[in-house]
Amino acid sequence: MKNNNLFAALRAAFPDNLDEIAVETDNGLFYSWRDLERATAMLANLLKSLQLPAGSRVAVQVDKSVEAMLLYLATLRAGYVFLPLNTAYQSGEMAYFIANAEPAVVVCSRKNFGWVSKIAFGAGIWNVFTLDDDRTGSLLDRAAQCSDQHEIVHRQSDDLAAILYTSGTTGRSKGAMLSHGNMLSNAQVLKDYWGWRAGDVLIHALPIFHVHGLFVALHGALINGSKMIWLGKFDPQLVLQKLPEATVFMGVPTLYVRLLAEPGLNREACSNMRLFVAGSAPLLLETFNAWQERTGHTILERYGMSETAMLTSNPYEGERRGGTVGFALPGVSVRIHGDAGRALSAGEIGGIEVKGPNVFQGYWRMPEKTKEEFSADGFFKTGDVGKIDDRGYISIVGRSKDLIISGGYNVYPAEIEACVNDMQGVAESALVGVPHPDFGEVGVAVVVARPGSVVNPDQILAVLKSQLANFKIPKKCFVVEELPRNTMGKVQKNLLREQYGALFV
Ligand code: MLC
Ligand code: AMP
Repeated sequence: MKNNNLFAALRAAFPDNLDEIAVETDNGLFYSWRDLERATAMLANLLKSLQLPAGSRVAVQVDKSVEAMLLYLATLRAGYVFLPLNTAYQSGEMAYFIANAEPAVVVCSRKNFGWVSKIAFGAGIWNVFTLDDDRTGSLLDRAAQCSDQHEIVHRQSDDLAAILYTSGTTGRSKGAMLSHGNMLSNAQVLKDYWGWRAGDVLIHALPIFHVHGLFVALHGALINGSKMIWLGKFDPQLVLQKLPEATVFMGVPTLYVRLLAEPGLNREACSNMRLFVAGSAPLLLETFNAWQERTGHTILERYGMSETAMLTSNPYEGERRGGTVGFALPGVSVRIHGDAGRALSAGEIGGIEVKGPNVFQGYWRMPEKTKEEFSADGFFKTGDVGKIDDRGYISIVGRSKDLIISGGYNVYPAEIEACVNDMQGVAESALVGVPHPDFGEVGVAVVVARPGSVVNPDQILAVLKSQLANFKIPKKCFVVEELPRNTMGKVQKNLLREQYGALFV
């Protein structure tokens, strides 16, 4: 029987010569393909030795490192389910994810071991390991004692490979369940669609706890047997320095904006490059044009989400149109739906709905929520609003979900508003997204005090900082007499967006 484990497909794409370099890091380390093979085997054997139940989740909140990436691959290899967590998450957020996902293994950095292990032990999880970005920690100590021979565990296409938490417009985060088949189909399609070829070298500069860095970039390089230049953190000068050795770069729009601010970014610096891919947030036409002018390269913009991996892409050959996210990828169906469930024709604006082998298996332990998000004929409702022009190019013009995308990270106003509303003296609040030159969009909190109470905006921000991941913190907070409401009593966020729209631009 064929092994449909995603890792088996990635492993099969390793070059014949396992001594070639697979990963080069920004601190001068080199990993061969043989190193990847052996280290994933040892880590997979460690997981196996824990005798975890089938389908166990391995929750990981660690700084970006090659070893963290190897842990992801080892989790696939061992047949368990990877649960990546942003390092910015604070204890309240972590407690929620751990309670909700009930992982069997938790891996955290040494500096967080105290509070993370307390949450884990409190939830009855005893397998808590540490892993730091300097190749130390109990995980590697234990793995070093394991064999470097491991047979890749058999998985079916629809067996779970990862759970990615994505926030909801109401309530808490939902775990999007992605299968081995979801991710493998996407990786294979992108390999062809983006023309991956022998000799490609990827600069990997994104975090590895979300779809873009963990799946699109990593799987892209691995399934092509391509070397990666691995940066622990995005640093525009370092990227510039590495461009002459690379051919492919992927980033959220903020990365392109920051690179454009570097005087050294020019045609010569990019002369070895084959492809620049952008996504996760809208790429401004201004950035698209400036990039073309400065580098001679046309950024290829694509669109995806945690629940679906990649959905659409501008073409590799053919016109890449700024302001659009291109065409539905092969095998993916995209349609635009009107309010009454009517399918819309070219140019009409409506909800983007999608279907395909890449679309997730549902939200973890939320069958009702899952059902709500699919149409009767099996299309997933993305919550994005868009249109398809007469040439088939898809544009995203807005979102029906109340979501702010800041520097490529999603911020759900409902979550921040709930925290603010819980604070003493606060009657109500609204968080709106406003344009920002660096992050694209940032949150601004507008707060109303209870009668007779005085609330301090700085205090509100300070309390939020102690509760939430840093990228969710509003960049400004205003205390006002009342929030604008329509005749139905609903807060008119559009008016607030207009009022505060020029704060940063
Ligand atoms: C950092 N800060 C942010 C922020 N990132 N604020 C708003 N939005 C963000 N994205 C703030 C911090 O809170 C901190 O504020 C200050 O900036 C410095 O923090 P930092 O960690 O040093 O920031 P920096 O390293 O400059 O990070 C910026 C960034 C990073 C753009 C490099 O945000 C990033 O890597 N973004 C990529 C996210 C990503 O991979 N998304 C893909 C999702 S997948 P203070 O006040 O505390 O100092 C997806 C699907 C798809 O969407 O289609 O791909
Ligand atoms: P996430 O839940 O982090 O996976 O974010 C997915 C969301 O990011 C999508 O639903 C879109 O709203 C947004 N997104 C991704 N790519 C693009 C893009 N190229 N342009 C505009 N929005 C995008």
